[in-house]
Amino acid sequence: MAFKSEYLERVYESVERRNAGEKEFLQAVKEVFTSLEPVIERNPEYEKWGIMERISEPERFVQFRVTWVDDSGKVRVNRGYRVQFNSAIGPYKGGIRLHPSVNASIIKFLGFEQTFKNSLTGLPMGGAKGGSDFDPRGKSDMEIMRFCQSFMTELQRHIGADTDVPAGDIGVGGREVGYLFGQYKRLRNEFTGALTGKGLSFGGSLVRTEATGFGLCYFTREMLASKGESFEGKRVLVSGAGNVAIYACKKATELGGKVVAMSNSCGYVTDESGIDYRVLEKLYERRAPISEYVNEVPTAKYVEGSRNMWFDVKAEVVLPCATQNEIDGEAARAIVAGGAIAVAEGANMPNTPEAIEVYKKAGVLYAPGKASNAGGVATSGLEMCQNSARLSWSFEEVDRRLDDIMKNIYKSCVEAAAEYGFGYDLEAGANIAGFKKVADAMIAEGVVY
Ligand code: NDP
Ligand code: 2IT
Repeated sequence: MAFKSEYLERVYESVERRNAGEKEFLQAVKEVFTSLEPVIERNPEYEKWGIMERISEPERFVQFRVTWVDDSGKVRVNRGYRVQFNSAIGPYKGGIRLHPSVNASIIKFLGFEQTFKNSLTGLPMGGAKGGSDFDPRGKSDMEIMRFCQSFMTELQRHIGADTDVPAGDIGVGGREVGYLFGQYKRLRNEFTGALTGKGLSFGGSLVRTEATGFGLCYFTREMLASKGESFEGKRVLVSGAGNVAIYACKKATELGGKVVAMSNSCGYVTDESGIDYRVLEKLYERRAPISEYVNEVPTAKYVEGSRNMWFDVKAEVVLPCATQNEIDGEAARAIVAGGAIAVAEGANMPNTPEAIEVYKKAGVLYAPGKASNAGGVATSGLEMCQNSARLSWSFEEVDRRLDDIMKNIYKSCVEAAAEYGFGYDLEAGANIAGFKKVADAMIAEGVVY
């Protein structure tokens, strides 16, 4: 038996049966269910209302064909997805991922996680995710635009400012959100906040670009403070070199840390004088790989194989900001041996269950992505507020609200874990606090999905 609770065991078995082979989705469900044992035991109404059966099954899952024409005139076909996982506490909300690895399992794990993450922000947002197996790498601007327009031509019938509000994720940044928004506006003939992460001149919010990385560091600062520690003078490792990673690097440096290495899917760069986020920003803008960092900064060194970074470079603070399951048990043991005191997830589910076990056994502080990377979607929520009010707030105003939200998430995690007998366990606390708000709303709203 994977679970002590007969109810959790029965529901998890049926989730396994109905989603056979979907390893990322099953991994995410199992992780949340494991933290909920004492919650289910103490609150029999969750079984009575069928909450676990309902919360692990998306309210809606759409899959569609995305046809577009490449620059040579060839017709191309990709697969598009949107999962609307849970709307108990607000309109569906979550990013769109464009990466060749995207499949139903990945979209469902992301949508499931998003439900609890959005709940933790304290803002009224339900959980969703979307994407496609389209590979943006090497595509021209016009190809990206034609793909985004085709994708939105189907997606538009499922979304809206009060229904479902997509945003960016891997492979989707300001350029893509702009093309998606333009096509939405054209098809629906309405200018509303149906997407977040928009350009500043058409309804975007200041700080949204930086929000996930900044929020991650605000959360990590709180976690370090619980041990009387701070970023000051710490060596920091960041994986990824995209949106989340770049602004994690910026804020970690501003808070006194030194980012000694960063990676992409091919390799990593390391520099003992600290990685300069401004150089990364320039590479990101021209879509150049991180290997080109060494052309701009002579003291830096590039090493092939991104996984090697965990084994080669020692650091006290580790911020994985690339993708799911990038750190397995073996890599986690190397991280611990390298003297890590804290691991906080900027990416969604970057650590395997075995890796998380390794940190906990070694007494390394661990923050799960659904808490520590929630600053991105929280700031999307703030963008939605500004769009509804047709106002825009200053950088300082949004940044202050983001910092407050991250402090509150941290506090909710600590309190929920303690209340249910986990002691100081941010993973259990995030799952419990995120779950309870959604589950209680589902009960209050009756059996509707
Ligand atoms: P980007 O596309 O901007 O950057 C992704 C980075 O991760 C790139 O450096 C990329 O390298 C690397 N990467 C992607 N896939 C893989 C892979 N399979 N193996 C190794 N490296 C990989 O994405 P984001 O920065 O937006 O997203 C990063 C993570 O953060 C994701 O897990 C995402 O879900 C999560 N996240 C994002 C938020 C946001 O607001 N954007 C909010 C919360 C979480 P390469 O260029 O070589 O492919
Ligand atoms: O995983 C995530 O939280 C995101 N990609 C951001 C979602 C959003 O709606 O801003």
